[in-house]
This record gives sequence, C-alpha cells and structure tokens, in this order.
Amino acid sequence: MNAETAVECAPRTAQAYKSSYKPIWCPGCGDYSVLSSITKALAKLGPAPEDVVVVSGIGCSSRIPAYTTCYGFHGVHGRALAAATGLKVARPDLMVIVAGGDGDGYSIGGNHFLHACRRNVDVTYVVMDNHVYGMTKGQPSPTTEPDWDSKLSPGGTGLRVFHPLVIALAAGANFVARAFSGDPNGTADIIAQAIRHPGFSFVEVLSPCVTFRPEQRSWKDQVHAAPVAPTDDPARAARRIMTDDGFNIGVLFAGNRPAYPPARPAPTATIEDLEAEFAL
Ligand SMILES: Cc1ncc(C[n+]2csc(CCOP(=O)(O)OP(=O)(O)O)c2C)c(N)n1
Ligand code: SF4
Repeated sequence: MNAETAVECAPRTAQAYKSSYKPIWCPGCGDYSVLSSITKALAKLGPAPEDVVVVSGIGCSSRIPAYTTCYGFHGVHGRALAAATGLKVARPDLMVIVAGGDGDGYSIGGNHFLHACRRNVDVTYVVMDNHVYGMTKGQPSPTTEPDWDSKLSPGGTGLRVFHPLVIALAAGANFVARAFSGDPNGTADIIAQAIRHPGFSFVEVLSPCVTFRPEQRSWKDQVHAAPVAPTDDPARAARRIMTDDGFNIGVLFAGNRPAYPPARPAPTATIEDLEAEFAL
C-alpha cells in the first residue's frame, strides 16, 4: 500500500469481508483456505470493504471476488491484471487485490503478468497455483510437471515448467512470496505484508486441486519455511528460488523500486489558465 492509498482503516473481523454467497468449490479444495487468508489479511489491515476491489479472471480460483464483501470484478480469462492495473492508476485511493489461477495468470494471461511486474503499479496479485486447469476438468497448465500422466496428457506433456517467481523477479515485481493454503494464518500474514508493500506484489499460493491432482494432498508434508530472511537483491532472490525445491514458504524478495505512477505535484494551473491556452 503506498502513501496515496488513503483508505480509512478501522478494526474489523475477517467475517466483515466474507459475503453471504457459499463457495461452490469441491470439498477439500485449497481455495477455501486462500479465501479465508485474504479476509484475515484484510482484517489485519482494516480497510472499509468498499475501499477494496478484488479483481479476477476465469477459473475456480477466480470466483473469489463474489465471496467477499469488497467491490469485485470477475473479468475475462487472463485479463485480470490489465483491468486491475488500469483501476489502480485511475483510483489510487483504492486497495486493489487480484486473485486467480496458474492457467489464468501464466498461460492466457502470461503477457499481462510480465507487464504488470514491469509496470510496478501498487496492486497485490495472489495466484492459487494447483498446477492444473481445475475449472475445465484437468488440462495441464504452464506449471504442470512435464511427466504428469493423465487422460488429457497421456505420458505427460514433456514440457519444461514456467517458473513464476523467477519470471516475476526478472520482470521487475517489487515483492515476491510463496505461501501454502494449508497454513491459512501464515498465508494471511504474507498477503497482508504484500498489500502493505508498495508496488506490484506477487504471492504464489500452493493450493491443491483435490479433484484433478489428489496427490497434491501430500504438499502439506513437503512445505517448509524459507531458511533465510527476504533479500532486496532480485538476482540473489532469483538464484535462491532457482535452486530451492519449490516448497520454500515465506517472503523471498522485498524490493525498493518506486511504484508507478510516481507521485506528481498537484497542478497549479486554474481553469481560467487552461481556457486561455485553448482559446481560439
Ligand atoms: C478466452 C477463454 N479461453 C478459455 C476459457 C476456458 N477456461 C476457463 S477456466 C480455464 C482454466 C482455469 O485454470 P486456472 O486458472 O489454473 O484455475 P483453476 O480452475 O485451476 O482454479 C480455461 C482454459 C475461457 N473461459 N476463456
Ligand atoms: S476442480 Fe480443483 S480447483 Fe476446482 S474447485 Fe475442485 S478442487 Fe478446487
């Protein structure tokens, strides 16, 4: 959240940010916990729900806006970051959170991901990564392991995985973290830090799809806290992330790039000055 984010903050409970709509995710889906973490993170920060906008694309994970009491924009597949970036530039007073999946964000939305990192507008992007397209019944996504054998990818795709955290660093994201849906309090804490950090903050949440990737239930035994404190050096963070096991949880990079757009002095010209300039 940068200095321009003038939202009025007051103590509120996580419940204040939960809408009355009941999520329709499969029982056991990691996204339930991520929703809870987002509302807990908001409760830590305390903005009025009407000062927060949750923007998404399409996918199971992209249903999140409807389950909050904040303003929401459930857009088209892969285009959430474009809408969110424009919104934040036009309304810097609002807190803007983007939520979606690995298919939405890294495949069809991959181009927007790169440029959102590069532009460094002050929004927080939460990706629920389950290494699969859940909503469309289990096609491989950019983060699917090359040897994942399924009816839709017999023998595996054989394709190298997309490495979202390193790509975010290379493209200029100002905050990069990895979280796990099975730890909702830890994830809430990371999301709150991401929202507070100025510029584009990227939180990759490992969130199992228990229906199409039931083996991801074992992630709870694989995750572990990152052994080192976050760095502000993107090259060092990238090196660490390239060589970790993919289950390192925590804030991995917190940078110092100024958010876009830079603060500008208030215009001094009056309406009369402008009229005089354009008089025919
Ligand atoms: C332009 C367009 N192409 C394809 C689709 C079909 N589609 C809907 S959701 C989805 C993938 C969602 O996967 P992901 O973002 O990983 O979310 P998940 O459902 O796993 O949470 C696709 C391909 C669409 N809705 N619009
Ligand atoms: S299909 Fe997968 S991602 Fe979608 S709701 Fe079910 S468990 Fe969650």
